[in-house]
Amino acid sequence: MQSWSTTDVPRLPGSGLPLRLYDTATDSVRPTAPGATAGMYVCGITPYDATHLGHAATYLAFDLVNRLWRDAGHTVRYVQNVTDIDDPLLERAERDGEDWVVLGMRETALFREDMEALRVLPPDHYIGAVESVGEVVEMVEKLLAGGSAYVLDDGTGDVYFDTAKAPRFGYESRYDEGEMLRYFGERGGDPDRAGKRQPLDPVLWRGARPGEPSWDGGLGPGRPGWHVECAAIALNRLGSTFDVQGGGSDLRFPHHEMSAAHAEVLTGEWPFARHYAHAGMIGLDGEKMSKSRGNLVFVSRLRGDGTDPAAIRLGLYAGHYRSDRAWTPVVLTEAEARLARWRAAAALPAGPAADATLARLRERLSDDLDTPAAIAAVDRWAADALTSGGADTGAPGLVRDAVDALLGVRL
Ligand code: 5CA
Ligand code: ZN
Repeated sequence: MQSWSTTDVPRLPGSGLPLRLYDTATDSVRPTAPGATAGMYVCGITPYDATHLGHAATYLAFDLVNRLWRDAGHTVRYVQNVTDIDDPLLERAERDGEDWVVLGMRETALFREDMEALRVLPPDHYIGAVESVGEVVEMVEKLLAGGSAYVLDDGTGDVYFDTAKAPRFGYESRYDEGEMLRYFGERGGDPDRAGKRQPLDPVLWRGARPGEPSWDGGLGPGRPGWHVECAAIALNRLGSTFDVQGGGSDLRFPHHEMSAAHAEVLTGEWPFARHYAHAGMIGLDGEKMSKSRGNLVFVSRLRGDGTDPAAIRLGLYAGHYRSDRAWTPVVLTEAEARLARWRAAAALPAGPAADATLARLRERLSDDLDTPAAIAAVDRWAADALTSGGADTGAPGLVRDAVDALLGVRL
């Protein structure tokens, strides 16, 4: 699938610091330790509705990972999927009397535009579920051949993953059985389906049902399960172990647990990802922003109203990426005021020396993406520049470059 256009990233003097990131699997902030090339997979959208600020916050968090690795001298290999065939997409298309292909293409196109407007660096591989059906079939066939998958004995053609064959199952989310069952039921799983070996076993291949699209490729007509889609796409482009698997905190279980289990059982290698990183949920009016609740603020709507995408970035970065937080009109107003102050200061012919500001930005962001403290450092420089001036003619340019390269905001 076509990715979106990239944007220039200024090179900064000196070198960035190694990035430390919270890892869900070990419940600790640990250094990422990529080689020359860092590998990152971030779960993409299910394109049945427009990009809302919750999605944007998650992709903006991982955009920081990308930028900090680059600043530290790594090449980044970034992979993202699009779940362009799954139950929610078919349900929405059915509800609106629309073709599911057209719906998926339209919302994916809008997502690309939103990401470009937000200056999110594009993935190197942007892969749809539909275009990876062949990869999924191959993976499921191997799991079947290895005895870690089974065909349900009810004539549906559904293939399930046998979670009992994954020796470390549960290591990623660290949830107990009860929590796993609850989240599995809430997030697309079918714990009560008759005939499964374990209630938590997830579907790998869903046999064709009347009126549903299906593909034929050796498993009988059907379509891919959700978790195996990401396992196959990541494995085939990043190898059996890569640096960061990312997404929102609602993917901690079952999605990331299952994808890791599929891949690890297949390759015999562990861990699938060295870090499982999860962004907090953005809410509106006290509830998680979600398509099913309908309490959404769309990036495209804000853009349509003339909101500067840079202010959306700063508004979302005003809170820490891991904290669940609310989007309110005040968040946006404050971000717009901040952006205006930073721009006014960066446009001055000279300002106070900014080497320490750059060092502070690097230091705070490399410590689990501490954007509130990074923003405070720029606030201080801008306030100094605007109130006391300064004689360093290189400082405004340095701050402009640092804010652009590290926070993705062009002043
Ligand atoms: N296609 C799958 C991943 S393979 C999916 O979860 N799609 S999604 O469209 O529902 O979500 C896309 C990304 O946005 C996921 O990482 C999800 O965790 C994140 N996300 C969804 N809602 C929110 C929210 N309210 N706040 C923050 N992130 C969110
Ligand atoms: Zn995914």
